[in-house]
Amino acid sequence: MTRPTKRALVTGITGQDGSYLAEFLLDKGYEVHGLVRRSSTFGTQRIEHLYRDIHEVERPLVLHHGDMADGNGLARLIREIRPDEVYNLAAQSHVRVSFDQPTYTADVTAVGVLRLLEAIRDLQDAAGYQIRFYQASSSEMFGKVAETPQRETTPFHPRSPYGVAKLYAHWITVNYRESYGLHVSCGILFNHESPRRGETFVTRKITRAATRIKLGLQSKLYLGNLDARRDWGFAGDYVEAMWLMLQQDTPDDYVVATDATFSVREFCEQAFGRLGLDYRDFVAIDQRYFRPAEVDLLLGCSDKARGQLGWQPRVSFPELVTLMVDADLELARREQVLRDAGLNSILPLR
Ligand code: NAP
Ligand code: G4F
Repeated sequence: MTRPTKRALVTGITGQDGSYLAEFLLDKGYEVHGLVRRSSTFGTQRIEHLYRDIHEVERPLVLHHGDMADGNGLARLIREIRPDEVYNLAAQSHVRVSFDQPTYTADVTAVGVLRLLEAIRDLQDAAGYQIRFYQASSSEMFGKVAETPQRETTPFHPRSPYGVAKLYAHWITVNYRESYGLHVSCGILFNHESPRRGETFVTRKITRAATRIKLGLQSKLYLGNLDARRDWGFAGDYVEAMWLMLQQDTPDDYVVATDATFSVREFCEQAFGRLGLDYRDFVAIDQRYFRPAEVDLLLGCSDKARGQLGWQPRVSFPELVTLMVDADLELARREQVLRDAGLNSILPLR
């Protein structure tokens, strides 16, 4: 009997990409299952609008407790849900933090993927049940880049425990495709941002600070290396590429990028400029934000994704900065209203 709708399991559904992907899949008519790790506070802010919708328009979104460190739990979920597609977005995804927590990063970001792949392989062996799997690989794997622009054939040279963990995850996924015939694909995604980006990644740190400075809620912004260059796209565009990869008959790996690069300094210029401010009046350097080893330049070549998947980014760099600044200005305005009403205590702790 065929199922009425496709069923997807998204790990990392509470993160930036997970929230956009869940929206995208629900719009396509999928039944979406999300893996959520237990926390003492709610961590579902990015998907609350989708969750609320369930009761209003009966959109099928189901959340399950689980953790990439818990292989038994992951295997049980895969058996119970029997998804058609698994999108593995869960990771300790912060490069700077991975220098402080290398073992944890390896466990979750690297070995966690092996746990999922084993669960999928077991189900395929036991029940002949084919699951398509997407692995969130990263341009951070190119690290000290061997060539520019970076493409699928560029050799890897990771520069952080995170990059090394992602490289293990990438190769174990390729290995399970070659060894066991699993339908598994890796998207080598370059940096992608949005108003839902975590506040400790540099773009969001800049847009949050610039808008708070504009409204007098903050006076300075402390950053590290302003000369690093990144190929920054919009997260909402990139989740479509993930989905397209799993719709192909043959699994494969693809670079997803805008094919343009800008420095952190240029991001500052544009973000503060949007608010009529000069970043040089507010940005100061703090050595704590430099990394033991840096990735100086990332610039992708996404010809393969554009040619074979028919994918292309829609949001340009200036548009991305504008949409992030405008969203954060709205957030800062709300913060200002609460502060003026003496309601600081209900603001999130910073
Ligand atoms: P993110 O916002 O940091 O989200 C990470 C997600 O992983 C969150 O839902 C987080 O849950 C979850 N997670 C962390 N540790 C977990 C664990 N032990 N068990 C289960 N879930 C866990 O990252 P993102 O920007 O959306 O990126 C999505 C994926 O793409 C990540 O794998 C990242 O490494 C990769 N990637 C991102 C980019 C980029 O530029 N954004 C580029 C290339 C690759 P909590 O909400 O509970 O923390
Ligand atoms: O925003 P970032 O922390 O992103 P990074 O390190 O490029 O990693 C992100 O992109 C990867 C894809 O290549 C993902 F796989 C990964 O999960 C993550 O999403 O830093 C960008 C650049 C770095 O060169 C950093 O040194 O900005 C520089 N930077 C300068 N000052 C800063 C700061 N980064 C942060 N987070 N905070 C600063 O104050």
